[in-house]
Amino acid sequence: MKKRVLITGITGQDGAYLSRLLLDKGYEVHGIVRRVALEDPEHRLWRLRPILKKINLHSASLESYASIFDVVEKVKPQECYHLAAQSFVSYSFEDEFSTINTNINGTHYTLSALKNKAPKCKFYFAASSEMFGKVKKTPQTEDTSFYPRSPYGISKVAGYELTRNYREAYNLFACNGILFNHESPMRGYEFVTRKITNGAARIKAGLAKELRLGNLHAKRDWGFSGDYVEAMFLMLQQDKPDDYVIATGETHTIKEFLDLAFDHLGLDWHKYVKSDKSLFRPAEVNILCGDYSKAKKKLKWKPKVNFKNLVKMMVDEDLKLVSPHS
Ligand code: NAP
Ligand code: F7E
Repeated sequence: MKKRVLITGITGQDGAYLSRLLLDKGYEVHGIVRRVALEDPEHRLWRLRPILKKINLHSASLESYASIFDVVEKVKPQECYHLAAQSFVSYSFEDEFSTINTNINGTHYTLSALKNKAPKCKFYFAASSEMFGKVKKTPQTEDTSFYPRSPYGISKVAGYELTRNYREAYNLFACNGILFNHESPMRGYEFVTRKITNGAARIKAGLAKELRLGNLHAKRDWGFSGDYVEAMFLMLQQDKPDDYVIATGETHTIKEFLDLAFDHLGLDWHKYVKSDKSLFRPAEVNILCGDYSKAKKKLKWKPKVNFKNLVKMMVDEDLKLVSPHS
């Protein structure tokens, strides 16, 4: 009998990589999507296009306990990866209420439905390095205290605590993956890495003349999504549930990302990038750098794709997309 897995947020970047990984491992893959996605698969399911026939999609919303309960009752998953969230930090300042309501309630509903209908199911929560916010120390570990700087970060701290509480109070096999920024050619276009690689490729192809960005001084610990979903899987294969930092241990500025991306195309970014004050955030997370020693020791996990190769991979894929016949 195949193992049944339920993935919320299956249409997103990580959902796309994770569902491929679990299909390869022989899982029966079920995913929760919004009803509108089923009505507009061409646009909303683009990341899943090559595997659509191999997965089972169920419509539900993070805002509705009843809809999540129904899917959990129907699928009775043995593993659940809860990835669905309003994940764009910038937007969380524009719409605090929906980000906080959706992200916190969605996590709470999923945990509660599992407790009631699939209490043996192993649960993964997509926690985030944004919880460290105005960092208390560098590098950040599982023991570093949280200081979130955005409604998004606050919602993730609440999700982290709910997950820990369900583990301790109801004996649920529930893990928090504290993942640092991870990117790929399937990254959403609004995040800075994809905005840069797509923008650079469009400039190279003659389709754009400039790229408007916000704060170029922030530092991030950027890894590859394909590596990070392997860590999620490993967390749920352990004897005991626990929380893990997943990162590369290296930090780079946006300027360094720009250097590599534009250099790869033989361009000088200084000629094209314009600073746009409207893209600065009301409160910024200046530096993130993770210490993944615990994951290395216990999960035997380490990142495979380094910063330079990540940037190249993204630029190459974006160049193919904007100039498919060259
Ligand atoms: P993503 O590409 O933005 O995907 C988010 C997913 O959540 C999408 O499938 C989206 O569905 C779904 N979703 C959002 N609101 C929903 C709602 N109201 N009802 C049902 N589904 C909803 O994010 P990602 O990069 O794959 O990240 C996956 C998870 O990890 C997120 O929780 C994110 O916050 C967290 N995380 C990400 C990073 C990172 O660097 N990527 C780091 C740490 C933590 P639609 O397609 O319908 O919008
Ligand atoms: O910003 C700066 C911006 O939006 C990175 C999410 O996956 O990772 C992600 O959150 C940095 C920030 O990612 C632009 O101010 C400058 O300092 O790519 P981002 P994020 O906010 O770090 C964490 C771990 C998550 O959990 C989140 O879900 O880049 N920046 N100029 C810009 N950022 C954007 N988006 N656009 C700009 O034009």
